Amino acid sequence: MKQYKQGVFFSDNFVGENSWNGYERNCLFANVGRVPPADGAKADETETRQFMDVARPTGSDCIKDSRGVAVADFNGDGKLDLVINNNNAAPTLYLNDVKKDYNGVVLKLKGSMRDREGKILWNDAIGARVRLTIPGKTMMRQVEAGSGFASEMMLPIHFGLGDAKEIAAVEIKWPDGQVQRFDEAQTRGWVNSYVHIQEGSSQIAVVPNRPLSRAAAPLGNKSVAAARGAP
Ligand SMILES: [Ca+2]
Ligand SMILES: [Ca+2]
Repeated sequence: MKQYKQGVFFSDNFVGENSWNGYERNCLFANVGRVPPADGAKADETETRQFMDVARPTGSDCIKDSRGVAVADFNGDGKLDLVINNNNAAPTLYLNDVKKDYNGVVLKLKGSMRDREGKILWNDAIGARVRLTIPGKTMMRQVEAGSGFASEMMLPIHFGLGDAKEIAAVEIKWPDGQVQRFDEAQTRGWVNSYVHIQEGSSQIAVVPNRPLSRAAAPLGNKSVAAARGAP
């Protein structure tokens, strides 16, 4: 027990190059929604929701001994990419260069608090909760740290908007309890952009997503090669 607490089982002396089952091909599960039974029989909707392993066709069936996975937009095009860290090997970056047929928005929050002297201290707004409303739907996201094993997602918050072209409302509850709201007029131009928001400030910086074609994405091509096991 004492050795376990010291992490001896995860030391190089114990694990080294070995892996229990890490060198199996990685899986990538796509939520394909509801798949009705083939015989047309009625079934409970919750029982017919399915996931499909799309690792092979997307080129993400890496054979390395992968451990952590994080989601972030590495190239600022508004589409979320994946990075996987691999045991005793370089990480693998998968740039998402599939054709973009949906809208989205990324909110980068900067929180503030005051010290005892009243001086403003800026922070990453970890714990901030954002509610975003588009016609017919309200979504909630939270700024989180330490969100995965041996990995961490990006701090900016991504909302997929489907085919919505406007945002009806955004409400931010900052970690210090302050609430900031933006209506439809104030969120005009936010769709398919990075929106930088500072707590308590009405000055918003809106940076449109960088369009990225396949031809102009050498990193994307590299990632596919890496995914197929090329050096
Ligand atoms: Ca693996
Ligand atoms: Ca991206």
